[in-house]
Amino acid sequence: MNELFVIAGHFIDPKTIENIAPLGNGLINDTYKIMVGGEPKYVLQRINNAVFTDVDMLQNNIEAVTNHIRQKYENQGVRDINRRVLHFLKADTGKTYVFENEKYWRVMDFIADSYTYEAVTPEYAYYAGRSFGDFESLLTDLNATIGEIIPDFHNIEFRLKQMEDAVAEDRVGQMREVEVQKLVDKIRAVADEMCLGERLHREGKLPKRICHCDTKVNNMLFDKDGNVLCVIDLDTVMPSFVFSDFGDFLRSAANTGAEDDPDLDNIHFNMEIFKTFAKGYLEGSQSFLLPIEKENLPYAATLFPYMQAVRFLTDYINGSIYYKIKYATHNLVRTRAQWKLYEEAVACLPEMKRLLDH
Ligand code: GN1
Ligand code: MG
Repeated sequence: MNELFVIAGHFIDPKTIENIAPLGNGLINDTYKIMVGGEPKYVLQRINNAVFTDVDMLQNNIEAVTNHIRQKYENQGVRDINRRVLHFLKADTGKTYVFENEKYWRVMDFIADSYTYEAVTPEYAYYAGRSFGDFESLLTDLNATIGEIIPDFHNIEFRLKQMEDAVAEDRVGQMREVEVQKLVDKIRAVADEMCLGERLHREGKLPKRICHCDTKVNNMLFDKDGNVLCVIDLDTVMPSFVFSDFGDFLRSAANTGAEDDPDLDNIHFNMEIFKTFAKGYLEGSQSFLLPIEKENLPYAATLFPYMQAVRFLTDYINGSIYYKIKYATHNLVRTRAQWKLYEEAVACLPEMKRLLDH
């Protein structure tokens, strides 16, 4: 029997499975849909344990978060809860994951009649803003400890240090490329100002909250009418600055091009998306958001393309060992695109600040 069927058999009756097929396009985990009765019924995922080294902590985090949200929705009488929050199945081991042939796997219910998008309209961005604000808001009173599953995940000082280490080691000789050197120089030139968030945190002015930390557009499920059902891909839920969720959503949604667009002319920062997303986010987060968090949301919109450029470039210099790539220079192309987006976002800063002041 096919390996995937054997794995799925730890969670569900394998005789009911008709087919298992790839799903989505994440850069880290491998995801499949399990077909039962002509419909996708479950999602099977191989957890990339080179990235998520503590799978037990990972699944504990996710269970704490999903149970908390489910409980709140039940108390609020929210309808259709099974489509509003993810549900992970217990395996025959009693855990929500199995370890087999050196690999970790988990299964969750497939949310019926749901859609993901790579791009959104301003209207959908408004709903997305509400959802991420609501998501953080729902988690403000979560008492369980949520471990920092990837330490320093969105710590830009740490990401810059990783880049400097990669440059110094230059293990595959990429630093011979003039373009790579230039990108490194451009990143260094603004590094100090981009580390603002970490400084504010050290000064005790900026808190960490439980955030989603991977708010790409395609990590959100919509129903056929465009209503947000729920946020998915909860692997990186951890304490972070609210900048993470605000900035990373705009990094994908406000980009008029693709994350890895080879044509830089396609890449601009869409202020219409910023406007509606910010409106939704401010509504969803109003019960907890501090002035220092609000006033630095424009900075967050520039920080995430910047951080992603640093991360893609670091991986390129390291020989592309972290992100899945489709061709040899993919991470370099991604870096160029994220750098362009960063510059476009910086040009929009005055307009962003003006909008938030109103
Ligand atoms: C990864 O798994 P995926 O594709 O949702 C990455 C994010 C990056 C993103 C860039 C654990 O997310 O941090 O922003 O790629 N996740 C991890 O597309 O590194
Ligand atoms: Mg994802």
